Amino acid sequence: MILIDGKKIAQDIRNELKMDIQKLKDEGKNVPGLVAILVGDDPASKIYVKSKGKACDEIGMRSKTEEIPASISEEELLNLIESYNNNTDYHGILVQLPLPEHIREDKVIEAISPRKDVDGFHPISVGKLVIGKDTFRSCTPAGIQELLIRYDIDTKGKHIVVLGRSNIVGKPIANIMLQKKEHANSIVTICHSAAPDVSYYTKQADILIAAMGVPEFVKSDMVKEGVVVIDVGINRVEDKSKPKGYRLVGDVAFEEVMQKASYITPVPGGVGPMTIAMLLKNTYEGYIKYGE
Ligand code: L34
Repeated sequence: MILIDGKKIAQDIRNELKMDIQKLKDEGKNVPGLVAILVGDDPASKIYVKSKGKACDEIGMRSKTEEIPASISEEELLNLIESYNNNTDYHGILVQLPLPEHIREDKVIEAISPRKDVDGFHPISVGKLVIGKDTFRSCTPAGIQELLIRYDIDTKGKHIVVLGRSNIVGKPIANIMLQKKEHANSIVTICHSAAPDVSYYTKQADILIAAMGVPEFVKSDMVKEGVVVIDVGINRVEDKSKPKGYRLVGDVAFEEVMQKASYITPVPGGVGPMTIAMLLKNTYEGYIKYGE
């Protein structure tokens, strides 16, 4: 069994970007910039956004975090986004999800210029992904594919079973791996809560991507010997023995599934750090593509 070290691969990617950005600086050019907009005070979102800002700083990217109270109106938020659409110092705009209930997520996503849509959530980005055109690809799915690439895991003709159909992970990863392209070209099944027997599908998986947000849902009797397991779940479960009062577990019962897997990602330290690394990569690529 090989443990997929997302933390290390993410660090590698950040180091690569740091060198790219240093080169821009040496040439006296503007650097790429990312603005992260955090609305409200969801504790997990705060952690993620803070990590994103820190990661930007580390590689010499311009970064700004807009911490906005949950009471902001939808209109004010849309205006803020529009101001960054027109701000040439920022090449990526990220609005951390979830948003407070009175703000419509689709309106917010659609307000972001597709040229700065480093999350890949805009319908234009999603549409381009589906038809196989070059576009921003959502950070978590892009990170998953990058892990498969860097661990040299063959995907052509392999059966990938995705658990979960979210717009953030399930749907985009399925579309990425379906492409008739290198490092993809897989047979893809998307499985979700309406499946009468999830095991029927998971047992067929050469590569299993668990992204439905149910703590330790995937058990060892649900997978075949040699399966590659990518665990996207980040669930907080109460644990009084920990200083924070909780611990993080994935959607996979790691200890038991590990026994049967050929490769497996841990939680934490697997897909999570890759999400952030790919966000930086998308921002850098947006800068290269759409203006310095
Ligand atoms: N707009 N909203 C937008 N873009 C995103 O790409 C996200 N996501 C998801 C939630 N909302 C979003 C993230 O950033 C999930 N997510 C994310 C990012 C980073 C980490 C986890 C989720 C991460 O760094 N995870 C660490 C553990 C962090 C901890 O201690 O809680 C890990 O090692 O998995």
